[in-house]
Amino acid sequence: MVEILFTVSEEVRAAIAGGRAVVALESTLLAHGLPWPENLEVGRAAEAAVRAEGAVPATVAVLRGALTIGVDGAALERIARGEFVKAGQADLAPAVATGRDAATTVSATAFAAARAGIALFATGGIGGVHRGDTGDVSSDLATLAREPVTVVSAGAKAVLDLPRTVEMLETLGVLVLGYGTSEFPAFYTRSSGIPLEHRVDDPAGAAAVILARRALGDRGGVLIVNPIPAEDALDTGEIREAISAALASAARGGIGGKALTPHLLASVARATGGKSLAANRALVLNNCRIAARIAVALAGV
Ligand code: PSU
Ligand code: MN
Repeated sequence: MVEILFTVSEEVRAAIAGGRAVVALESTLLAHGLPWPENLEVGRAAEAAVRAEGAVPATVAVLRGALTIGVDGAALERIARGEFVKAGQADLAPAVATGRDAATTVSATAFAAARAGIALFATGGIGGVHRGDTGDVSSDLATLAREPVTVVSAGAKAVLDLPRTVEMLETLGVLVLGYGTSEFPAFYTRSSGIPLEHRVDDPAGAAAVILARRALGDRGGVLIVNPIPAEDALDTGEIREAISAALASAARGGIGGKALTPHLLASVARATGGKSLAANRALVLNNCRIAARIAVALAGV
């Protein structure tokens, strides 16, 4: 029963068994973070970016109750078109028990990757501590603290409270590694002004830290923060205004819970005339490339 409900594609299974490089990819950013049809194009381009670096992509989703590691092209299109609910780690069991379709967030995907033995996972930006005093903190943070997976992201989404998100990561014992930076990146822009203690500058450096953490017996996760490429970054002033407008519209509409992050991303896209979507696409693909290179470096040792 459990075997049937936890499905690993043939290609991914063979790559894991052969010790080859695999990169997990999430599906919530497609189902709830980007509009149709750009989301399908980004999903395909993300898989292609991983392959171009010599690793095997494994997009994760719950398909009719089966937690699937390595969805096929038809399923990718269903995720992008479909009415998939958004599932964090805790939502997986209900989705499986009721045979539903669900898109996996960073927390659900990191959990699934760890179960399958996949060490690297690429996304856009992790969830974190929302602004204000609602107490809304993404389960991404707690899952990262528990699961032995390395997530490559462009920081946390800029709509969040970044200083508090970084503090929370520290409290939870998540190692945050700057990739070619000594600052926590701000998703659409390269810098947040929040200093980082640890950095690496190439895939081999990242692999060495991941291996040292394993050798020490530390089973927690690692967050590698990889700034958006300079040529794709948005103007700091413009994005600040777009985020303020998005937060105000969420407050007016009484939007909270799971709907909040998708609402904020969609209003930022409207306010920037779609520029934030182009930036989101660019940073996701950049993270896929770096995650794949690190996975290849890890597989080579
Ligand atoms: N990265 C993106 N866009 C997204 C997300 C990440 O570029 O939409 C998703 C991830 O799935 C992340 C989720 O786990 O947003 C966080 O949602 P929440 O704040 O509700 O936990
Ligand atoms: Mn939340």
